[in-house]
Amino acid sequence: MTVSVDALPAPINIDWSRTALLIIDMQRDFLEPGGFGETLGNNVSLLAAAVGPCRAVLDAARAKGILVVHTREGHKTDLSDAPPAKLDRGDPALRIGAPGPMGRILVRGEPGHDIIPALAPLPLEPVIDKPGKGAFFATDLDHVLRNRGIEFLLVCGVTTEVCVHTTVREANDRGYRCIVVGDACASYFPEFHAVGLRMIAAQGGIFGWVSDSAKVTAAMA
Ligand code: C5J
Repeated sequence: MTVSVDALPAPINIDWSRTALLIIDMQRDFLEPGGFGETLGNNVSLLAAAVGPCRAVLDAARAKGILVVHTREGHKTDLSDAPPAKLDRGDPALRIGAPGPMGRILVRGEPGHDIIPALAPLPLEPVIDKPGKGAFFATDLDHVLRNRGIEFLLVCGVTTEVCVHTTVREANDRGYRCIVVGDACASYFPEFHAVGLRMIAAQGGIFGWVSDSAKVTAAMA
């Protein structure tokens, strides 16, 4: 059975049994002071706005039995999965792998790599560790979704124009119907967030649909 969800560029009929909630990179490294986001010169407090809406969609998805998949951007401890082009940027003391207040920056297993406590995964929820911006690059996300018969992706997380956008573009090319939950995403650059959402829904939904947490949770109720 499908339900209509109010969205741009037009409402979309969603089958919840073929839907996954994909929460992108809601990690301490991006949202808390002292992590990767701050080392790049960003005001990390700008991402806090997405936490409440993300939590609302997460609670509704769990209550409805919808598959929840979390992603984390980060690298192996030996950094062998990090291309030099990604490592060689910025002040060497603040680069990926350097020690910081939440452990080595953007390295798996360090406190900064963890998902923030408010959105912590439950034991059976898949967590996809990804070395890149897109969640399909060098991961088994496509297998995880296809094995569950997933066709629709509700997408939340950070940052809108970087890892959310890259993942939505990858998913769109693989045939998934992406509904980006706009207020459950955030950016260090509010103007990029706004334009990033517009880009998804423009041209008849060139990359997917854009809705918000109130509309999505109402449709799930
Ligand atoms: C960034 C991300 N912004 N998760 N990563 O470097 O968007």
